[in-house]
Amino acid sequence: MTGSTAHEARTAAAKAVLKRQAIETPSWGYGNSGTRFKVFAQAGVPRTPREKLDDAAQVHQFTGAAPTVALHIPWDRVEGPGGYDALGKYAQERGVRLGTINANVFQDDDYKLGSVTNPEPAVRRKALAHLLECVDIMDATGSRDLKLWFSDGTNYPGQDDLRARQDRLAEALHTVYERLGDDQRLVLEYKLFEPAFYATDVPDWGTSYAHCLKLGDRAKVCVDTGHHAPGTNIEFIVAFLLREGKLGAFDFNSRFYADDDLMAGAADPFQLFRILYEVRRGGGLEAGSGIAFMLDQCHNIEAKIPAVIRSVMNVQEATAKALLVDDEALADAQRAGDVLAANAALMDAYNTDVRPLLAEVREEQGLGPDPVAAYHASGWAERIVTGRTGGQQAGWGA
Ligand code: PSV
Ligand code: MN
Repeated sequence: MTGSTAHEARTAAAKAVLKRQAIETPSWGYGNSGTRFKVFAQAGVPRTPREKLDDAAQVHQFTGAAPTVALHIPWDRVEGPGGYDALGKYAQERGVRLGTINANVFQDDDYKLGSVTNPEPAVRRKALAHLLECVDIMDATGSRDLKLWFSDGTNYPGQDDLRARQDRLAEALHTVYERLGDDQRLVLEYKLFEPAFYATDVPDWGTSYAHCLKLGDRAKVCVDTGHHAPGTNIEFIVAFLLREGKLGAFDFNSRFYADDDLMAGAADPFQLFRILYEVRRGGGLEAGSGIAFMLDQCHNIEAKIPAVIRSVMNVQEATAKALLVDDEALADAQRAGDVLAANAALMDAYNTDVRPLLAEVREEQGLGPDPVAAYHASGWAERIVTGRTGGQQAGWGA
């Protein structure tokens, strides 16, 4: 193949992948959020799970790449006639589907000393009951994945027995795993610190991996890109987990300092590219790979819907660049031990302006080339500001 024919083939293959790429958006990204210092409320923010779905549907309408919405329980708990069935139908009518169910065992007073690792058995039972309730909800919504993140940990050396806490965690995970249906999975997220400051019970990918390995095939690791120490090579973790068949999901976001929850690809687009390159190398972009590509973000000071749209576009751009790497040139350089040529093969792809390619992909799908502009032109932002008055806005205390 000549150089230009190879490039055309790569571009065509990249377009096919980009057209089927799906990025799940988080229901909580549409609500008010902030820091422990202040939550700034925004006009037009959803008050109900249905209104969050309305906003998520806008993201999908203009990107064509965000067909599912993750729910967080109890933030998105629905009662009454039809319950989750009705919520699922509501989503479908708006062109989206309900996605991953996120459990929440971090916001009750009872969880001060932990949830499933709490030294008090009654608290552990309460936390476990919530996790099992989440599986019931998955049965009702048809969701495949249960995402577990535990804020559990200790603030002071000696506060609790680190080993006993691992035993309690393993026991709870086992019970939840046994409750899952054959087509359901558990994805276990880890986080270096916060809210616990001395020892977190699932602090890193190794801990999550070890628990998932014991549980079985349907337990996988969730990599939240914001949950590592500065300088951590996240793409190595991704490559390793993919190689072991244990990468289940991403929570994409980006960070300058800690768990900033900024828009994916905003702080370090090069890192996002390196991650997506390893995803591609490990087969994670192939149809049916089973990797859930989710955003886990909060938009504190920026308008929420266009921020989610921008995040989806950032993931798409990193993916497009990863798909454009000249594999042959890279492999040749690696075989020859040509360090500079190998690095150049990656950098050439990273430095490609893929925005025209993505605009073409969108136009071929009947979408506008610029999703943010299309959203602004739609008038939705104005409609929710005038339409959503009264009631209680969703969010962290605004
Ligand atoms: C914890 O920091 C986390 O990343 C978990 O995924 C939670 O479910 C989510 O944030 C809440 O925003
Ligand atoms: Mn997360």
